[in-house]
Amino acid sequence: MTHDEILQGLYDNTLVGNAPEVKDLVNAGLEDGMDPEKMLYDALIPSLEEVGARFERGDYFVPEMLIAARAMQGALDILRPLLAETGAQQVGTFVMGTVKGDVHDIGKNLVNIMLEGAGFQVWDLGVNVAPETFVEKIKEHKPEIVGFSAFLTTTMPMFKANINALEKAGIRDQVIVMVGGAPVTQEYADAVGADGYAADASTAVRMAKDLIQKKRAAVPA
Ligand code: B1M
Repeated sequence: MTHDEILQGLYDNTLVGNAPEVKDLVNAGLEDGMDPEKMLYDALIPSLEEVGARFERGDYFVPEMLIAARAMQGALDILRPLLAETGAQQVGTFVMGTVKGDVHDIGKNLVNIMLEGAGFQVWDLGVNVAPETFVEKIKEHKPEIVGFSAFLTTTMPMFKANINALEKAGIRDQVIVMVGGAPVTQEYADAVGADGYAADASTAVRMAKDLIQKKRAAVPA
């Protein structure tokens, strides 16, 4: 099988949610020396984008989205250690979660993998995380950054609710707030008072390092 055939197979089989075939193709690609990021960015993510487009057109429904997501998760399980492979020293600490009302987690998990790969310690709170849970976990772990993911226009307002909860608990100044997720924009992030926004996982890592550096530079040691 050529690498192009493997990429095409990954795209096609994720689209129809054929998880066992997706796993086999990922393994075949790795055995043949393919780059894990190429499989991710050239096949798996574009396939999920097409799943979303079909859902919007009414050609796919929730079950189809779900099985495609499961196929993707299976691929990520195999790719995770390779994507996160690192010799990097710890560069910062992160508490991350998908906001209340939202159960999407593939994008959040991908950001976590990339952060860990870059040397961040990440506490992942999972999905559907309530503002009070963010507050509790920030108090417990004292991270430099808290990341809120939202994937629905209806759950994006939880960013503001979370920031309000941090303010109410008196810890807003102690933590950098980053937001992201498919429908989020820089304008929205600015409007809710977040410190940073990133459109994808690699930008999120760069942004996180940048924000931490700025904060450390601003605070005398
Ligand atoms: Co849903 N879903 N879904 N879904 N789903 C979307 C998001 C949607 C865009 C599909 C569409 O209509 N085109 C649409 C949202 C529309 C909107 O509000 N604008 C939608 C909808 C409507 C819904 C339901 C409401 C459907 C229904 O029930 N009628 C429902 C909501 C459930 C809920 O949360 N309450 C629902 C359910 C589901 C499933 C459970 C079936 C499944 C999720 C499974 C899972 O995640 N475990 C699912 C899926 C798979 C999708 C699509 C197809 C794929 C999402 C995905 O994983 N993308 C999605 C369509 C799409 O995105 N095109 C869709 C790949 C992922 C790598 O990208 O998530 O963007 P992304 O993450 C990126 C960036 O956003 C960024 O980095 C990531 C990696 O590069 N990023 C950050 C993410 N978090 C970040 C945090 C940061 C920085 C960057 O800093 C903190």
